[in-house]
Amino acid sequence: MYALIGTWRMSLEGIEKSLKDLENGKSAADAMTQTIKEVEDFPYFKSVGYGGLPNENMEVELDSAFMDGTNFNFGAVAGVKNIKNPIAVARDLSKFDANNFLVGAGAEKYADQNGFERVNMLTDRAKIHYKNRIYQEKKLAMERDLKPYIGHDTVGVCALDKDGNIACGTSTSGLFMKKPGRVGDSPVIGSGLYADSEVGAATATGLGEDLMKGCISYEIVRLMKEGKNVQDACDQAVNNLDKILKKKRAKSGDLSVVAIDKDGNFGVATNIDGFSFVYGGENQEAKVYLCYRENDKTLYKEASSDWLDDYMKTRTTPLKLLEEE
Ligand code: SD4
Repeated sequence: MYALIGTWRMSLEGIEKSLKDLENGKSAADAMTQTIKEVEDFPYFKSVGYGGLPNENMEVELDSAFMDGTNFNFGAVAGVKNIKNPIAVARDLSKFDANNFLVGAGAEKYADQNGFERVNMLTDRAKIHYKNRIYQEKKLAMERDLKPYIGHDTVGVCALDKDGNIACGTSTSGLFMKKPGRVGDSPVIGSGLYADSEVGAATATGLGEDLMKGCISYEIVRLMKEGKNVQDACDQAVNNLDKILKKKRAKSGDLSVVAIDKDGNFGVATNIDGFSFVYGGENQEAKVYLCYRENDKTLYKEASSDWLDDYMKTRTTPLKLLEEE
């Protein structure tokens, strides 16, 4: 069996391509890395790689991590600027026994010394998003409200290959308008991602500050290891964390997860409307699903062609600079 699952509609093209490679014997780690690179390279996804939204100083700072569930190797980078494919650097760092998680200047130096491509990751479109946000905040005298924007888009991918290896990875520019140096859950093993080839893997997207409070990806794999099926593990982890946060803090941020088990079955859970994901495997071509909730359970249905058309249209429509109006 082989399978791939990714957060959000954005992982579709990468998963389609990588499923063919898994069929031809590619490893889970390679298939997952390739899927995430596709997303990092596409300029219209607002929260990953090239075209990602900047911090409050209009700088794009990227976080990414890689974990191999067969040997528990992991690598991660956080707060890095102008690295074309942060997932490739994270993956490379996983070959060491120490120095696996590098941040900022240290990670950039490692990327330079090891031949990773550097490019300016701030696009004109991302600059317009930034300027319009500043304009709206001023016009409405708004306090800066830091949360994942609607349709937020951190990519997290879990892969299973024909040999039973599981790998997972994440890549994100984090929260739009974050403080320079802010790091979310995405590069943090156990929170943004976790993989154990004997059990399964999980990855998360949403408000990193809240996802980290539940070490949610590890929690899902732990529940599976205890015998829960992958869907129940996802539902339980998200519902529990959501309830605990509401009890202790009176509010819970966006929490969404996807997971696979060692047989390629998948699970998904969310506490928001509008979470989408992509799954494909040996028995099924890649499909985009939309989640909804009923009685503390996350359910999903295949996205309609209208929804899919609209998704790309809203992401690629030319943007207007509001100040000029
Ligand atoms: C973060 N979890 O940096 C990320 C943001 C995210 O879709 O998932 N956006 O907190």
